[in-house]
Amino acid sequence: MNMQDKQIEKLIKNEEKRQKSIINLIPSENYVSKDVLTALGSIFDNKYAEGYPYARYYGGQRYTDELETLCQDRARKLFKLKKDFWHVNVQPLSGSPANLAVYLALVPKGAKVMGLPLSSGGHLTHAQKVSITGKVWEQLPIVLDLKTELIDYKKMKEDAVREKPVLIIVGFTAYPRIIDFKKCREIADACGAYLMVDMSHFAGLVAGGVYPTPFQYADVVMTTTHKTLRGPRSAILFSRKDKKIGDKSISTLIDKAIFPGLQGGPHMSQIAAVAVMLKEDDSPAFKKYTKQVLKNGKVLASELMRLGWRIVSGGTDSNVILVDTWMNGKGIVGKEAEAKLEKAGIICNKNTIPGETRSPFDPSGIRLGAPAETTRGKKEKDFILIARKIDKVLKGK
Ligand code: DSN
Repeated sequence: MNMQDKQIEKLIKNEEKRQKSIINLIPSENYVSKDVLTALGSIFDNKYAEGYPYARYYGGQRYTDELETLCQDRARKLFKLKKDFWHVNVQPLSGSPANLAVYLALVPKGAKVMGLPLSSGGHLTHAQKVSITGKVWEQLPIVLDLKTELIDYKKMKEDAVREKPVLIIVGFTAYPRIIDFKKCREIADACGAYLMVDMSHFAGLVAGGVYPTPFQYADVVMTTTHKTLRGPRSAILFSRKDKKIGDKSISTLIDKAIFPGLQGGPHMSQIAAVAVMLKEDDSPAFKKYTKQVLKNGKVLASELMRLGWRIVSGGTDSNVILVDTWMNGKGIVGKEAEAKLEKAGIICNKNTIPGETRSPFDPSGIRLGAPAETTRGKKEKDFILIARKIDKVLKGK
């Protein structure tokens, strides 16, 4: 790298050094390929392309139209979706505006959206009060069974049938297990709601065939692209073409909510990078990677348990591991754990645990995950050593 702007060049180099020097256990981060970075930094960034392929508001769209259409086709191919049934929008700038667009398109203002609260592993945009999604719409919480620390589907159904949410959104930032999409569909049907799956965290695992696919049950699927999918920071919205509100398909309504509802010109270089990622992910090597992510995560969780740490729900089937470091006063709080680990070169984040009794700023646990370090080639034996290092640091040995 040789930039004119030496100040920024130095910051990039410093960040590169930082990234190389640490063990990254943040389950929502990853390392992209050189091709993804090349596309992201390409001259597609110079182009305005408001509108959608072959229906734009500016001239000069010969290659942007081809690019966006190719990206949509690659997205359908990766998740084995039929063009007749699934529409793809690759313009969302990231996950939060993508989720907001779906609410704007499908849910009358003030209506209820059922989702996992942040403290139970959901996301801010699952209608949490501090997010615009919780100010314009009302969250009906999906409740966890505090004994198993899993979604209580029976209670979820009772609540949904009684409260009649217009949309049920399932997905997580901190839920270590498999979501039963079939049951969620049954619940949505029982209360007449749309079912949306926010698969941002586990989309790569779905693509790799190691986590159940939500597509046979959902009306809308949203994913960010920078987590287990290993792409640039962006998002994709999939919607069923046959579902309608009045005479309009929900796909048309969602497209309109993205542009012109929420966004202006799409970031074409970002879309180019997403297209690169989608091709990279459609390969035996990526399938192998996702298998390894799961193996590594399971080993990390079980070694930590063996060393005496409490793992929420007793393990993991996803990219997420939640460690109850506080253990009701027997251990250390999440904030301190995060800080101590960072000093030792291990990066993670403090996190609430189900039934949290402390605050989100000073919660009882930490969140770990294997996606980033698996990209760097680490295997089970490495994760055993990482678990032992975490144990030593947290116990101050
Ligand atoms: N901030 C992301 C995460 O770390 O899970 C979700 O948007």
